Amino acid sequence: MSRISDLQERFQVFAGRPGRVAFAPGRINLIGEHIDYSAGFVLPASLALGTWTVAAPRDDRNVRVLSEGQNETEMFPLDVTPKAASRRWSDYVAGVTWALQQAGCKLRGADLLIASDVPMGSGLSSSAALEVSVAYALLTISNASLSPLEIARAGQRAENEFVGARCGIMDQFAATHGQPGRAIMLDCADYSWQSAPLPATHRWVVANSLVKHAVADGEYNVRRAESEELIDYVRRRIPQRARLSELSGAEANELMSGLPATLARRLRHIVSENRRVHEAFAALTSGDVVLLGQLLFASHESLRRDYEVSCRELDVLVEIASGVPGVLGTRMMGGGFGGCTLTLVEEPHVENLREQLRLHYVQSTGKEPDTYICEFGGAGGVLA
Ligand code: GAF
Repeated sequence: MSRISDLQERFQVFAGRPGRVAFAPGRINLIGEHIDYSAGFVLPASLALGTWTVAAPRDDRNVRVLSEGQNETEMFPLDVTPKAASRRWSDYVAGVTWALQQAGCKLRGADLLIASDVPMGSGLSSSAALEVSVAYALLTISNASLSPLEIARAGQRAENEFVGARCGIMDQFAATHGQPGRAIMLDCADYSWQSAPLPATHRWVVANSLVKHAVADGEYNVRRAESEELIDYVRRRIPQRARLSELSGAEANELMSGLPATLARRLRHIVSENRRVHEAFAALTSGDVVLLGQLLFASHESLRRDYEVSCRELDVLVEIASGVPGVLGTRMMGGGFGGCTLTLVEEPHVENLREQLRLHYVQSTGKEPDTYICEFGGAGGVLA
C-alpha cells in the first residue's frame, strides 16, 4: 500500500470520512547558519523526509488534531490567539491556524491527522515541515490559497508570535521552495534565490547527537537579540550599510574593535559565514567539492568559537568525522545546542563513516547516534 493510501486509511479510522493529504519536507542546510534572521544568505536543500497532514473540514469552528508521533489528540477553536499558547506540540498547529487567518484566509474547522518521519528537535527542521504541511492542508480544505512565500511567512509568524521561537525564514522557505537534487541560495533580506546542483559523486550524512535542541529555549532567542543589537550598532556607525552581510572584512574588523568581546565574535561569525555561503554556492556551481568541504569545517569552527551555538556532543561528532577517510567536510547544522551534524563524504566511504561515528560516539558519550544518508526531495504541497 502506498504511503498516501495508508495515511488516508488511518485518517478514515480517526475522522470517519476521507481526507486530503498535504506534505512538507525537512531540510539540511549546507552552510549559512544563524544568519537568516540577520538578513543574510543561506544554502538549504529539502529532504525526502517530511511531515504529512491529512485533513477534512468540520461543520463547527474547531480544529481537532491527532499527532501520531505524540500519540495524542487535541482540540482548539478556529479563532485561537497567541494567548492560548500552551508550550505543547499543538502550538505549532494552532499557530499556523492563527497566522493563516492573520494573512486574510477564511478557514474552515478541520480534523487533522499528522504523521512525520523527521526526527523532532534534530536540526532537520521538523517544526517548519509541520507548519507548512498543516498550512497546505488547512488551505486546501478551506478552498483558500496563498503563494509558497506567503505560506513560508505564515509558518515563520506562527513560530515567532505564537510558539515564541524567534526563528528566521530559512526552514519554512526550504519547505515551500525546495527543488529535488539542488540547494537553494536564499537572500533572506528580499527572498530572492537561485539554485545549484548537489554533487552527484558525494553523499551528505546527517548524524543526530540525540541531544534535543528546542528553538523556543532561551539561547537561540538570545543570539537573535544580539544580532539585532549588532544591526543597530552597524546602522549607527556605517549608515550606508543596510545589512550586516554587506560589510567588508576591513569594515567588520574596524567595527569589532569598538564592541564588547562577545558581540565582536558574533559579528565575526555573521560576516564570515555570509562570505562562506557565496563561496560555497560558487563551489557547488563549479563542482569544487574540496573547497565546499573546507568551508564546512570553517563554518563549524566559527559556530563553535564565535557564535557559541555548538555543544560537546556536536564537537565530538565533528571530530570523529574529521578523521574518517573520504570525508571532505563536516559541521554542526541548524539551531545548535544539540541536534545534528552534516558531513560531506565520498560515496564509497559512507558506510565506514557511519560505523566510525557509531563506534566512537558511543565510547565518548554512551549514546548511539542515529545517522541518515540524505535523500533529497522537492517543495511541499497537496498530494491527494
Ligand atoms: C533554526 C531556525 F529555525 C532557522 O531559522 C535558522 O536560524 C537555524 O536554526 C540556524 O541557522 O533551524
